Amino acid sequence: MVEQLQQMLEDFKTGIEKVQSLPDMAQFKAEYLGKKGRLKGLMAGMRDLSPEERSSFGAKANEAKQFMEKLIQEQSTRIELEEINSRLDKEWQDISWTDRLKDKGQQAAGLHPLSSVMRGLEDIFLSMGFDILDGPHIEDEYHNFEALNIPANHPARDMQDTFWFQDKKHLLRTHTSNIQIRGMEQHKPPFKFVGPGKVFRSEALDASHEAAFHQLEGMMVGKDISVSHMIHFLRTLLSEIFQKEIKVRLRPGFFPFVEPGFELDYECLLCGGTGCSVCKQVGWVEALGCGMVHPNVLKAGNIDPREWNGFAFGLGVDRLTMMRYHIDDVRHIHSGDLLFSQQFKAY
Ligand code: FA5
Repeated sequence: MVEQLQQMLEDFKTGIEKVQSLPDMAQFKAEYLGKKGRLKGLMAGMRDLSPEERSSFGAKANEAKQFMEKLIQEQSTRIELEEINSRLDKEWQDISWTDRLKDKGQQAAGLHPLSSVMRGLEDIFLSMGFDILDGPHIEDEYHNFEALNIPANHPARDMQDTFWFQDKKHLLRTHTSNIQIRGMEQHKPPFKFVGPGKVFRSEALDASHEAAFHQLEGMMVGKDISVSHMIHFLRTLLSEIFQKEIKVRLRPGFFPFVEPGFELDYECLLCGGTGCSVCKQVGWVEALGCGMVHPNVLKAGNIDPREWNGFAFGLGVDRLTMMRYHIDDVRHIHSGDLLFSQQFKAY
């Protein structure tokens, strides 16, 4: 039996050299050390030995077991390392490409200026404790018009040239004010939220008018909110955005969903107020519409106007981006022209 043990160890030593993978090693281990393996088979014959022979053979078998286990462990670690190295050889990625692009005069991508402004706005509103809501681009008549106090055949429907779907019931939202209604459906007062997003109008295009542009809607509802709260809030907002005091003016403006309603202009930062194509030579740019939420709108949102009131505003984000980055035509913003967007650094 001792010879058989010797023979097994010899076979083991030559056999293990040929094992090249971890699954093969598991099989090889079972062949020698498993329940039905060669060592167990030999040990089963121990019952025929005398007590002395049994104890001497038992010690030798134990030694052989430890030797085999150690070798299997060492060889497995070696195979594992080889597998990792060969995967590294096959799968390595050359990340020096950014440096090579720089050598060729190219730069890694940065944020589009409009995205930078949108993110900046969201940061400001989050820091003021506003929720940020979303609303659908494809909207129904109710949320875009009716619930905003603009019933069918109301002349105010013609204020915004609408892209209608063929069913004449759905449209591409003409403003982010649909988010006021959707927000009231989700929130109980008091609340304050903003809703940024894309809006669509069938408009004649020029330096300050796009057909698909961006607005940011804001709504704050609570108790005893006044026009002066709104004006103070909007002034603070604009100086946060531009990081300096800027000249603004408030004009009466008509929007069926607010009463009283206003339009807020800021001094054109492109020409410093002297007149250019963006401000149509008047020195002022229309920044946003705003006002105290109309009682009918609160009612549409299941809010009692005798108990609650508040203000809402809709800010033009493309024009804000133009002022911030001195862009002289809104159409550049959506041109997809790399020469344009490469001028702006990452956020
Ligand atoms: C509205 O869309 C109202 N929903 C705003 C509002 C909300 C009023 C809540 C009261 C309460 P207006 O059509 O004026 O209003 O558009 C708002 C802003 O979007 C404008 O001040 C302007 O900055 C921007 N804007 C309007 N039309 C265009 C356009 N074609 N291209 C780029 N920006 C535009």
